[in-house]
Amino acid sequence: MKPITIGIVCHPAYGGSGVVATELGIALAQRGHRVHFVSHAPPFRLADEHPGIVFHEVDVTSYPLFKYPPYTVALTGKLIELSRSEALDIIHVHYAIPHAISALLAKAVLGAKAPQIVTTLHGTDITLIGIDPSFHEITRFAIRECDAVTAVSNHLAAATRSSFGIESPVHVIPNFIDPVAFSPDLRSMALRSQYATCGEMLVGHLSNFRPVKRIPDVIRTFHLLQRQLQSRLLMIGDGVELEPARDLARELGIAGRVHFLGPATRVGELLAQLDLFLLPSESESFGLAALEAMACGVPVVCTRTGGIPEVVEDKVTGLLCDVGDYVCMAQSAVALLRDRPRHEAMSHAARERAVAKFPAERVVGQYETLYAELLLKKPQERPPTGTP
Ligand code: GMT
Repeated sequence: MKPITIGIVCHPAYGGSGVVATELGIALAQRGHRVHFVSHAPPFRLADEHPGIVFHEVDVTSYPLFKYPPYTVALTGKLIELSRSEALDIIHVHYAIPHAISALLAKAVLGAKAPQIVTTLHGTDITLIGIDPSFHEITRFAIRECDAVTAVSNHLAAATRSSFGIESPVHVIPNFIDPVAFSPDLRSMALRSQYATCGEMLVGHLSNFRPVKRIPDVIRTFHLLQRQLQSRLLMIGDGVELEPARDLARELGIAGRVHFLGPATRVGELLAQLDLFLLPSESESFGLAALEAMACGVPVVCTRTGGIPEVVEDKVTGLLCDVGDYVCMAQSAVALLRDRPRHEAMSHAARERAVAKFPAERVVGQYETLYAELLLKKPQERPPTGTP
C-alpha cells in the first residue's frame, strides 16, 4: 500500500486501548506509513525513539474560570493544526469518548480537506461510559458520523448496535499480538526465580486495576489456590484498586506471597514466566491481557463475559467461570496446575490460537485495507466552517 499519514489519538495511561493504539502505530510506521500520536502524554508503551513516529502533546490552557480544563476542545485544535501541517490522510481515534467527538469537530472545521475519521471502540466507551445519560446521545452521534467505526470483538459490535441503535456498519477488527514480544521463548529461570522458587507455581494478573477488573477476586482466587499448592502471585499494573488489593492480601494473611509490580512496560517477559494467568473481570470487550498471556504459552482462567469467549476457547486454551465465582476459578486453577500433561497441552494450544487467530501481521493489514477503502472514496464536499 502507498504510504499514508495517520494521526492516532489515544488515552496514554495504563490500559488496553492505549496498548492497541501504540502497537498499531508502531506496526504502521514499520510498514512505511507516517504516524503522529496525539494525546496529553506519551502512550505508556511507546518507547522514546521510533523511526516514522512523532508524538504531539495536547496542551490545555488553564484559566481560573475553568473548573474543568476543556481537553476535548484543545484536542480538536491540535487535530486541526496537525491535519493542516502534516496533511493527515486519516485520523484514527481509539476509545470514542472524547476522541471521536474532537475528531468530528476538527473535520467540520477543515471541510473538504479534512482527513477521514476512523474510530475504534474498545469497551467501556460503549458498555459503561457511553451509556451514561450525559454521554449517550453525543457518543451515538459520533459513532454515526465517523467515516468508519471498528470494534475489537463481535460482542462489542453487537453491544454497540443494540445500545445505540446503530445501523451503519461496525467493522470487527480484533486486537492482536506481536508473536515475538509475547512468546514462550522469553521464559527465563533467572527472571522467574526473582518471584518464585523451583517448587512453587507462579500465577499472575495484568490490568489497569479498575473496579470492572474485580481485583479482589484475583486475590481471593489466589488465597484459595495457595492453600493447596505452593505458589506466588504476580500483580502487574496500576490503578485505583491497587491499594485495596494490598489491604486484602494483608487481611487474608498472604501479603508475603503476592508481588505487586506496578506499571511494568516489558510485560511479555513477565507474562512468559507464569504458569497461569487470572482475569476475573465483570465485563471485558476482548481481554487483551489474556491474549498476551496465551501468546506466551500461559493458560488462562477467566470469566465467561463479553468478548472473552471469542479469545479464550474454554477447556482448550483456558478455563472459564461465571463472574464472581472465584471458588470456581481457584478450583479450576488448582486442577489444571496439578495435571501436568493437561497444562502442557493447554499451554501449546494457547500459543497456537494466539498466533493463528490474532497475529499483528494480519490484523494490521485489516486496518490498512480499511484506510485504503476510505481514501478511495471521494471525500464529501462540505464547506469549511473555519479558517483557511
Ligand atoms: O474500556 C476500557 O475500560 C478501557 C480499555 C483499556 O484501555 O484498557 O479496555 C478495553 O479495551 C481493551 C483493548 O481493546 C480490551 O482488551 C478490554 O477488554 C477492554 N476493557 C473492557 O471492556 C472492560
